[in-house]
Amino acid sequence: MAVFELLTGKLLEMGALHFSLLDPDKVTLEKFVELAKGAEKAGSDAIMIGGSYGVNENTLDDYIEAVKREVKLPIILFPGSVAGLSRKADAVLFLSVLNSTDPYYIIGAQVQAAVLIAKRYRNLETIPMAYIIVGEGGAAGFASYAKPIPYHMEDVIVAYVLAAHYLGFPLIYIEAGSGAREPVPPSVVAKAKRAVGNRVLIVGGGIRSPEAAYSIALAGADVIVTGTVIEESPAVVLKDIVDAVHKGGRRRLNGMTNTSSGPKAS
Ligand code: 1GP
Repeated sequence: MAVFELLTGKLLEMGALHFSLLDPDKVTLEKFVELAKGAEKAGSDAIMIGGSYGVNENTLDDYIEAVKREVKLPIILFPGSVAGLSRKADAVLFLSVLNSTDPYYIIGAQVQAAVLIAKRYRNLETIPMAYIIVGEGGAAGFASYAKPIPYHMEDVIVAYVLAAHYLGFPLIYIEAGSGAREPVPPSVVAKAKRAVGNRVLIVGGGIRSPEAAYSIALAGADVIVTGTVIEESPAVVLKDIVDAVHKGGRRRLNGMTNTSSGPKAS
């Protein structure tokens, strides 16, 4: 089954999903496989692979092949550039950085990637995604010449989300940047969710605790992405975060939006 179909089906059932982001440029192949296994064990719903710098096709092929021998989760590419493609993955987030100041990151790289995919990676599922960079923006914001939208400009963030919705992107990712000091505030997520229609709202950047993950899921994020915490913390923390995302999703499915009953600090 196609990855998009699989994940949207799971989302209907669970209310919110957790994706684990792994950057092949940051760890050895052995460590990468260990982290992917840990993510699966913790109950994460998919593995995203990518990074803003240093990712290349050969490394991706080797790392993904090794992970696929041990892990059943869907492997989704999250490319920071045209070099972030691999035929070994199940799908690629075919993303456009909507608030880049450079047209290359809005449509230029996508045109280059499209030709490569059509000619060389025909089995790679492409999932269109609007990428909106907010807050600090991190390396992703820097590398893609984005003009990150400050958190207090909630209406501007929502306007971008609305535009992404009307443009027809099935996935809309609000990105605070890897390692952001503060994740996207739940108030922003709640407003974005109201604007997003039936699209899938993804939120990531700076989410390090079950409490933050829970309140962002409860506020309306359909998918929560964590990366840094996986590289830096023991697996037990990841399990708590994944559980918190699923708990927030279940609560939302049940129509409960009281953030005060979130998980206790671990
Ligand atoms: C970055 O949103 C992701 O693209 C994950 O961010 O590394 O801060 O979890 P963190």
